[in-house]
Order: sequence, then C-alpha cells, then structure tokens
Amino acid sequence: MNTQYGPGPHEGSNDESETEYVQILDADGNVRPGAEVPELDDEELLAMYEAIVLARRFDQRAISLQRQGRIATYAPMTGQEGAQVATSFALSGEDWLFPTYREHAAKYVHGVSLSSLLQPLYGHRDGYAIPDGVNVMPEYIPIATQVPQAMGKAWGDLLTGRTDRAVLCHLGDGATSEGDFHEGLNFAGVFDVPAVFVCNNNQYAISTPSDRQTASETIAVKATAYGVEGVRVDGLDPLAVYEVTRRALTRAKNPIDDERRPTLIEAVQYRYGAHTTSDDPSVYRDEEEAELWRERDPVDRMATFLESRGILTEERAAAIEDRVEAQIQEAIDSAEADETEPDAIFEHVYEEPSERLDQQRAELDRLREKYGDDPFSEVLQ
Ligand SMILES: Cc1ncc(C[n+]2csc(CCOP(=O)(O)OP(=O)(O)O)c2C)c(N)n1
Repeated sequence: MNTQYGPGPHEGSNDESETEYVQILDADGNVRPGAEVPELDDEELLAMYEAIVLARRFDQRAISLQRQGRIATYAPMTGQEGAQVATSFALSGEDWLFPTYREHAAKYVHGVSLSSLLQPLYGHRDGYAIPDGVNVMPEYIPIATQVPQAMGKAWGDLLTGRTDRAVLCHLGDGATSEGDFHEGLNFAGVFDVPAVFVCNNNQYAISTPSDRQTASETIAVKATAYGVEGVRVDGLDPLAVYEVTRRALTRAKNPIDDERRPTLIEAVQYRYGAHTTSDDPSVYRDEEEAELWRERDPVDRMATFLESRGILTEERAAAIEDRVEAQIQEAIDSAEADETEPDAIFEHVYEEPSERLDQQRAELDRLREKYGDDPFSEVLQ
C-alpha cells in the first residue's frame, strides 16, 4: 500500500481499538510522513474538493428547506461528504452504486442531478427513476436490504461475464446488525463477486452508539468471517478513502477468478448533525464529542492540502463557492417548478388498484370538493 497507517481515531472517540487504519492526510490536512498522494491531477483534486463543498452547502440548504416546510424529512450528511464524494470518484461510469437514504453526494458524483435528489423530497416521484446511463439504484430505506441485492447484482454480472464493472454498496454501522448484511457478505465471499461494500461508520444508528452495535473490535474485522478483504480507513480523509476504494474496485474487477476479491471498507467518520430532520441528537450525545470530530473536518483538510500545493487559491475558492451556490439554487428552482400531482401517489403501487387504494383515492376526491385543486396545502395548514 502506498498509504500510511496511523493510530485509531482521535482520543475521546468511542472507538478505542488499536487496529491500524489508512490515512494519507493528518488532522490538519498535511500529508502524513511517508504517505503517497493518489495519482490524481490538479483538476481532478479540485473537482473532488468542489464536490465536497457542494455537498456541504446542499446539506445546509436542504435542512433549511425542511425547516421552512418546503420539503419532507431529510437525512443530513455533513461530516460524511468527504467519504461519499471520494468513494464515487473512484467509480467508473459502468460501475453500479447502491446508496442508502444518506448518500446524496455519492449519488450526485455518480451522475444523479441535484434537482433529481430534491424531487422526491418535494413529493415528486420522478427523482426516484434511474436516469438513462446513470448506474445508481434508488435509495434504500429498509436498513441493509441493499447488501444482498448489491451482491446479487454483482453475482449476476459475474455469471454473465461482466467482470469489467463492479457494484459499490453503501451501508451504515447499524446495518451490520441486520441479517441481510451477513447473508450478503457471506455470499459475496463464497462467490467472489465484483463488489465493494462501504460501511460508513458514523458512530451512531440514530441514538445507538457503535459500541452498542457490535462487540467486534472494529467493523472491518467482520470481513474475515466471510472471507472477504477488510480495510479500515479514516472516513474524514477524502484522499485515503479514494485510494482505498480505488484499490478495492480494482481487486473486485480482477478478471482472474482466483484473484478477484470483494472488500468490506469501514470508513470511520461522524455524523455532525441529526440522524434526520426529525431527530434531536442532543438527547443522546454531547456536543463536545462532535467538536472532536469537527477538528478533522474533510472540507478543511482538503482545502489545506490543496492550498499547500498551490492548487487552491483565494480566487478559485471564491469561484467554487459562487458556482456551488448557483447550482444549488438552480436545482431548488427546478424542483419547485414541478407541478405536484396528488393522484400520482396511487399509481405504481399495484398493477390492479386494491380496495384500500380506491378508498384513499375517493378520500382525495372528497378533499378536492371541499378545498379545491390543492387539497394538501389546506389540510396540512
Ligand atoms: C429494517 C429496518 N429497521 C429499522 C429501520 C428504522 N431505522 C431507520 S434509520 C435507522 C438507523 C440506521 O443506522 P445506520 O445503519 O448506522 O445508518 P445511518 O442512519 O447512521 O447512516 C433505523 C433503525 C429501518 N429503516 N429499516
């Protein structure tokens, strides 16, 4: 490995394991002694940084939109954008992405537009469609169900001779307690499918801390039980996450049967904010704990790294902020311009409508008679 191994996460985190884990940047954004920077040119490094900044600003705007009552419940990703962007940067366009409800930035980098990310939050189903040529599955909300499905997709590709592409499947630390995780990983190891599983260990499954989730020393160590590779990486270090994912994807796509290996990556990170906009983290964790992780912030570390190389200048940083703001505003305007069609919620549920659906549609008609064409806004007042 051309990367440097460092001690476990900072003192004070609830992870006291001594397991080595991969880091390229130190907490301040300097390249660690002996570590090698991935082979990305200046434009690629800047593009990675811009996507991370965009993810952070998108998150802030989305939370604000939810607070204004303009969008539905939203799952924030601040603190986790570095890992999301870096994993998707390592993908080729042919690779498939299986995201959870939190991987907005990972989806965006792999080709989903910002307005498509917002559409479902505005009640428009179109955002869930898989756009032509974009290999991103709709987000998975039932925890860990994507793991056996991603394995199955990769196995199907293997059986049809498509080892030139891989499947990258995201999951949370809480997902590792579900049977689906173990079944998926077990099959992946037995059949050596072209897949990479990225566990975004953000330290909490809603209010359950990761040390109550598992008695294993780490999540990466679980890979051993299934005969897949296990790697632990600093999830707030985008360069380290990129490098680890790139290597895992190369291993997954090895055309030689005996050398192709799936990988479980544990990206150690922290959810700075709430689980969703319906959650209040202050009831189950101390703000001081979050502060310790913020000192290793992925945006700041990437900025320091790029500045030290003369790649990020003040003018470029300002241009990035302007571009990102404009892009997000355009996406919001576009998602808000879409007309809501209340009747659409009854479509695509069953091939033949059920009695209950018919009753619900009749209820909508009744509300329309009472409140006019926009019954929801009246009812929701
Ligand atoms: C099968 C299932 N059980 C319970 C839930 C309710 N639930 C929603 S999110 C969540 C926590 C998941 O935590 P984790 O896997 O660590 O991912 P994170 O939300 O932290 O990204 C739970 C239990 C669900 N969505 N699906």
